[in-house]
Amino acid sequence: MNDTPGVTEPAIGAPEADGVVVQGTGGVWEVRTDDARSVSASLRGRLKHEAHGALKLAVGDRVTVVRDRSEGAAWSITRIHTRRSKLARRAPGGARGERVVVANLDQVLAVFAAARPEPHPRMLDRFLVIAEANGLAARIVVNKCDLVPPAAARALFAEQEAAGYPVHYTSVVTGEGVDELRAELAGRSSALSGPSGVGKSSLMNTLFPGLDLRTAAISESVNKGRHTTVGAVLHPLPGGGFLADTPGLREVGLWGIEARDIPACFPEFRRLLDRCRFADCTHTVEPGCAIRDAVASGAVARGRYASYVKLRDELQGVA
Ligand SMILES: Nc1nc2c(ncn2[C@@H]2O[C@H](COP(=O)(O)OP(=O)(O)OP(=O)(O)O)[C@@H](O)[C@H]2O)c(=O)[nH]1
Ligand SMILES: [Mg+2]
Ligand SMILES: [Zn+2]
Repeated sequence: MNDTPGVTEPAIGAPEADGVVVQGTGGVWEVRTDDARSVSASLRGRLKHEAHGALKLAVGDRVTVVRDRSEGAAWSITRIHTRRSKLARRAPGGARGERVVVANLDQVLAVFAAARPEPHPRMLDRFLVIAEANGLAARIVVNKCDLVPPAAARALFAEQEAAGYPVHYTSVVTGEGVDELRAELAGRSSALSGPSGVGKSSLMNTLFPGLDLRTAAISESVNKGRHTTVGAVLHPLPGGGFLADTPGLREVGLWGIEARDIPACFPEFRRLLDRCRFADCTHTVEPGCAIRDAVASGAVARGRYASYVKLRDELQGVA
């Protein structure tokens, strides 16, 4: 009857609490309860069995935990609540199926630097497509705005801004844009993603000075030897919500995306897609293509179209 999320084991040994899985370590999960406690918990019998099948617990999942000292951890996870979103990738090591990197994200933030390292609009488009394919809202953060004139910073991702993505211009040095960005993170579950050196860690520390990013709050007794933290870690935010440090948009890559799905991952293409002459138009060589017409007229940005072609080639093994 119940091999889907939402199944409940009989609760023994109350107290019971609902919370969010913030970290996973070798079968022991750290759960942040809604009343702000941090508990180590393991999956109770039947859920554990099911976890090897269709139902895989992931960081970000909402769960019910029950105190139960008879098992290895002090708490047992008795229920996994239904997910509203997931960021998934291929299971590692040739195993079948997917691995959920983070569940229940509300949004991803693609972070780039205005300079040092040089920003790459095509790499940004790749991040945005991955977010779209996973059904996640995306924001763009241009950090290190202290390094270039304001107009130069605003020109960098003008094409993506025109496509409808919110862009935040920030600097850890001057504090520009930090309050506005913090307001967008409050009460939501967000993941930062972006190339190395763009200032993700610096930004997190500036946004939330109280966050101890080194803290892996799983207790020492549980976390020894063979147990190593795998995957994302969610940091609870002071006013509610979570921030994931490495959501691995990059690690997720283009997994699960088909070439024919890519056009719809460009928001500015969507309303044009039913206007091409051929229903199976690839928007590359066909006559009467509404996308290419829009590129020619300037309604769709050339750089965005170039990203489309590049990602399509990549998925088809051309590149
Ligand atoms: N000028 C300037 N430098 C910054 C800013 N933000 C971060 N930096 C510097 O950029 C360098 C890299 O910052 P990190 O926060 O480590 O970058 P990261 O994105 O976390 O990098 P990885 O952890 O390797 O992915 C550090 O030397 C920071 O001091 C900024 O807004 N302006
Ligand atoms: Mg970092
Ligand atoms: Zn077309």
